[in-house]
Amino acid sequence: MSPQTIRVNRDIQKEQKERAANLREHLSRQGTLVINLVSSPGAGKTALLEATAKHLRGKHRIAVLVGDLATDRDAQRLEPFVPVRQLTTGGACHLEIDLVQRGLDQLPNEQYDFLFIENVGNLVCPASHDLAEHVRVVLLSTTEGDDKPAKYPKMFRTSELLIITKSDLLPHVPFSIPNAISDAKQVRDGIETLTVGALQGEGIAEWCEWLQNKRQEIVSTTA
Ligand SMILES: Nc1nc2c(ncn2[C@@H]2O[C@H](COP(=O)(O)OP(=O)(O)OP(=O)(O)O)[C@@H](O)[C@H]2O)c(=O)[nH]1
Ligand SMILES: [Mg+2]
Repeated sequence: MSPQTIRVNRDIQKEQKERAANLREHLSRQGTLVINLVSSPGAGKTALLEATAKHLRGKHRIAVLVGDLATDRDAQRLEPFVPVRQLTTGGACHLEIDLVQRGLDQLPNEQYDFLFIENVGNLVCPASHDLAEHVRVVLLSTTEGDDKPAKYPKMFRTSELLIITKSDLLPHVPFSIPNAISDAKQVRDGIETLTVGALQGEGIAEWCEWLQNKRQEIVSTTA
């Protein structure tokens, strides 16, 4: 079959950005802070969400949309703690706004304080897609190496907060927190940083406090 050129006379990226902006505005008015969690595969996104859900249980209404190429394993892990919907991309390396909207429509119709979106594990493609988040949070685990912010700059440049995960493994791996932070600040000057160990609960209270302060900002600017 000979190759064919298909002309698309619509700016699809612009439409997606507008849809994301509209959804963000709608959720702001409801007092919902939307957090897009990004990282390489296995950095500890779901483990962080499990610990977060346990910490915030009874204090805040939270929900999770979790993206993966295949399987609903992350949703199964989170189901005991929060309303959750798995978004299966069928091979795509990132989430897009349409899938997020579909997932949101399937969640119980409540006004959540926090909506977490766990993106597909990937430090490249998800950096280019607005999912209606108020904040993008990038996780970097101590087992990945402290050189990643300089090597994958767009992801760190577009994230407001860097969370260094798996702090319990620091004694066993050659990872320098100051080096990772210094690299991250080279690509985004004002990036905030936290260190957590989700399995042991280290840093989870500080992370939840950060979330609560962020939500307060949204609530007070839309009031
Ligand atoms: N030692 C240690 N292991 C952790 C920690 N957090 C997560 N892990 C382990 O790291 C592995 C990956 O964690 P996940 O939470 O599944 O990571 P993820 O980023 O959600 O992975 P994907 O969704 O596949 O991208 C699991 O075996 C976790 O138990 C931690 O704080 N310390
Ligand atoms: Mg996960």
